[in-house]
Amino acid sequence: MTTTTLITVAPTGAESSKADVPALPVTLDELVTTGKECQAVGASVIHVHLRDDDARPTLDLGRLKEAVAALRAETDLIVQLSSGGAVTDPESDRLRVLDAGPDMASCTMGTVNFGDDVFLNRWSFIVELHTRMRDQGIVPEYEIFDLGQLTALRRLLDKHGLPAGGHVHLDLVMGVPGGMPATAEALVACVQAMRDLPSSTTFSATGIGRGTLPVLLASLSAGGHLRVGMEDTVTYAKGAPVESNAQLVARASAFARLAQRPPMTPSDARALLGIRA
Ligand code: KMH
Ligand code: ZN
Repeated sequence: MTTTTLITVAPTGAESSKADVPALPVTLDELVTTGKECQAVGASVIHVHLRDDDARPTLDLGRLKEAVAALRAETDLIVQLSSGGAVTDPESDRLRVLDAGPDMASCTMGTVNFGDDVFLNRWSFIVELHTRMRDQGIVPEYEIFDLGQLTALRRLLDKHGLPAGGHVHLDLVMGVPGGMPATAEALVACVQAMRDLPSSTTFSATGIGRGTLPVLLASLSAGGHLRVGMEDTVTYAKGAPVESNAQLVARASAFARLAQRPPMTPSDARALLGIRA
């Protein structure tokens, strides 16, 4: 178990609309301001989805490059681009995200029902993403929406080798309608299944919606790291909308300190994840 906690902020996502969630950061300025605020209260990684001028999800390469450059200029955060995009994004656009040259990108380990939609991740697409990331020196965060996807990750590593940087880091995304539940029991089952992965494997966990706090507490107690943000949670407490991403990061940092595993600095997070300075 590490003595500190890596905190990732996922500030925007592709699912909530600005009209429904006015505090959602959707412009580049809002994203960079959010990044700075979140770093100040304990985040070391930012998981980025972009929006267009109408606040709709976009994988436009020019905008992605601009966002990577701006976040690098204004923050020390590790920049992780989403290769998941929105459920409607084609595979070609999702692969092209890597050409924006982020430090990290997400790599989802299987197809999952996503409410009424399907988040499609064919095996050959996963292999292509993993291989391109290694060729381009981009460190993956493997996104796990269900228990069997950990077995798929083991198969991927067995057949296609370790990722760029040599370290395996994954994120348990818990509570998506169609995936595993956001419970301590499910998290423990995943931790047990991780025994088949390299022994240095690290994980963070994300609970969607009201699963945020149970998953946060379970992850800390199981030696895991944390992902929080308005991509996954727009309600702070019953009847209280989230005011800002920094509010969620500050709460995660406070819990991490109580657990005597305070937030990790971005430079320690780079060392842990095998990301070049
Ligand atoms: N928006 C979801 C369909 C990722 O960023 O890699 C996919 C997602 C996962 O958010
Ligand atoms: Zn995402």
